Amino acid sequence: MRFFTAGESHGPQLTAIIEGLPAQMDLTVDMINKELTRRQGGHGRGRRMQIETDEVVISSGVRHGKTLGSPVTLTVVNDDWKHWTKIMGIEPLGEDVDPATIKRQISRPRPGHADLVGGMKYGHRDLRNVLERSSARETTMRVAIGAVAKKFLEEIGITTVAHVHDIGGVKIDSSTYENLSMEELRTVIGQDPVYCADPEASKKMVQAIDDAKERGDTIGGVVEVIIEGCPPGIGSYVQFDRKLDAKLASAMMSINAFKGVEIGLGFEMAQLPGSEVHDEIAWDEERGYYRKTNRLGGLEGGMSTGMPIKVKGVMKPIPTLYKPLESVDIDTKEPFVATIERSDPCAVPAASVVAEHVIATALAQAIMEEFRADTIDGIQKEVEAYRAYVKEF
Ligand code: FMN
Repeated sequence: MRFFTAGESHGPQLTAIIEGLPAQMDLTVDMINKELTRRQGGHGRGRRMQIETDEVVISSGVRHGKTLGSPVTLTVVNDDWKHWTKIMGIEPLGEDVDPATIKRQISRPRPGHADLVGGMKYGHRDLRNVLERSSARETTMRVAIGAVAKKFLEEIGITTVAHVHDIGGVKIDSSTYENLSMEELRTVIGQDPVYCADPEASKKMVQAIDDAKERGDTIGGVVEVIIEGCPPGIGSYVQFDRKLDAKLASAMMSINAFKGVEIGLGFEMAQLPGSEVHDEIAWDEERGYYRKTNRLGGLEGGMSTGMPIKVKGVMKPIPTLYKPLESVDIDTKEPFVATIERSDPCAVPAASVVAEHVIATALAQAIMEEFRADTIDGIQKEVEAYRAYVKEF
C-alpha cells in the first residue's frame, strides 16, 4: 500500500490517494469522518477548529461500500475557501494586478516553523507559500488514510488506540489504564477533554493548558499508541529498511512537531539493568508463545513479538506563541517580534489521534508486504493460517 497527500492549508481542498488496498473491504465515509472529528477535538484547540468541520469525500476506489482494489481518492474540502480565493488563487495574477497588493503575504518567519528555511530552499519571498503546506493541517489526510488502515487492521484482528500520556509536565498514573481492555481505554479517553485515561491527571492537564494560554505560551507532551493482536514476525531483522520498529519510529517522527520516539520502556532503559528490561519467554496451549512482561513494547530484532506494540512520541510545544519570540523580517532584515498566524496553547490531544493513525498506516503497510492477496478475504485466510503456524512452532 502506498499513499500521497496533497493540498495547502487554505487551498480549496486536501487530497489523499491510497493505492494497493485489497478489494472487497468495507469502507464508508462515516468510518473516516468519526476519526476526523476526534482530530479536531481536545481541550486547547482554537478558532480554526470551530470554522472547519472536516468531512471526507471518497471519489474513487469504492463502490457500494466496498473497496474495488483500485486507487482510493479521499478529499476534504476547505469550507473557508471562499475567503481565500484571491489570496490563494490558482490562476496567474494577470498583468494589471500588482503582486504587492495580494493580502496576507508573509515576510516574517516564525521561529520553530518551516517558514525561513522553506523560503530559502524553494525561493519563496512570500513565506505563505511555505507555511500553507508545512502546516499541521496536512495531518487531516494522515488521519483519513489511517482510518482506512485501521479498518484493514481490524479485519485481521488488530486493534489500535492512542492516549495522552503527559502534557506540560503532568504525567498519567500508569496504574489507571494498565489493566483496561483496548475497548475500555477507548471509551474512557473518548469521554475525556484531553484524551487521557487518568481523571486526576486530566484535570491537571486541562489546568496546565489554561495556564499556558493565560501566559500567552504553549505546552507539549507525550502520546502513546498501543496495538493489540499483531502476529509475531511482522518486519524483519535481515535488512535495515525492513525493521518494523524503524518504520514505526519514522511514521511517528513524520508528524509535525514530534521530536522523539520511545518503544516500550524507551529512554528509561538507559537507567535499568538488562534483567529489568528484557522479557522472559513462555508458552502455553491457549496463547502459544508469549512474553511474561512487555517492557520492550512488542518489538525484538525489528519484528513484532506478538505482544502489544507500545510506541510513544513526544510533541514539542506549538511554536506560534501569543508571547512572541524574536525573528528577522526577510525584506527589511530588521528584527521584529513574531506576529501570529493562528495558535492554540496545546494540540497534544489532537496529535494523539494523528499518532494512532500514522502508526496504523505504517503497520498496515508492513503487513501488506508480508501477506499478499488481492482481496481482504485472501489476506484474512493467510493471516489466520500464519497465526496457527506460529502458535505451534
Ligand atoms: N503549530 C502552530 O504554530 N500552531 C498550531 O496551531 C499548530 N497546530 C498543530 C496541530 C497538530 C495536530 C500538530 C501535530 C502540530 C501542530 N503545530 C502547530 C505544529 C507545527 O505544525 C510544527 O511545529 C511546524 O510545522 C514545524 O515543524 P517541526 O515542529 O516538525 O519542526
